[in-house]
Amino acid sequence: MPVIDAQPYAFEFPAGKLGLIVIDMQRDFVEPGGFGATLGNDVRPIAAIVPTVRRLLDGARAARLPIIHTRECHRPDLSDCPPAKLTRGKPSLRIGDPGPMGRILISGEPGADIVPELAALPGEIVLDKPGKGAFHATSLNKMLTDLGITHLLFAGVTTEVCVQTTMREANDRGYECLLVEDCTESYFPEFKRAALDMIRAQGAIVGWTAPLAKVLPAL
Ligand code: C5J
Repeated sequence: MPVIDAQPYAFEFPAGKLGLIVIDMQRDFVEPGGFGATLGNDVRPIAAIVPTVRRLLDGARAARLPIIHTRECHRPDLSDCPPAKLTRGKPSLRIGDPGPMGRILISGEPGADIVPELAALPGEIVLDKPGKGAFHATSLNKMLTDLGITHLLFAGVTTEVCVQTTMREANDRGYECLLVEDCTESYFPEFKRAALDMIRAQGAIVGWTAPLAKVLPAL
């Protein structure tokens, strides 16, 4: 069985049953003027991981892994955005407001799209999700079951919000999950560190972590 030298211990996966989920590498989180920036965040740390995520994607494509890209976004009429999400915080622009990249976090707008360097190729799945977790109100579990996937690699942003939420959802559904450490980022370095620690604590209570350099050889 292929094995990744991971923390807290080796991550084994059956060949043919491993998939990659890249979470929300959208212009709205990566570029100035998007949702992340309207919440008051410096987006530069997020933009910095794009080349590393691209290397992971290239490796997964060469190994012919099923690849799923998620996008956090809402219908133009906001019918899938609960008021609690819409009104939360005091952002300079709210979800659905017009911004420099179109309406903030709305499906079909330029800001909701994946950054061009990481765009999905034909045959890869692009999954729009209204929640932080990618299993909430989507058919992700059925897609993975239909593909025969039991083990998942995770990348994307932000580590402690959509990535960790989705990993926890996947873990509860019985998937074995590994987060690629340098292919995920947060607006808050201390939150990234804490999320990685939480995930692999107590004997991989949520899953495993490993740097890309340890993942690529196993693919
Ligand atoms: C956030 C995400 N942070 N993709 N979304 O609001 O993590």
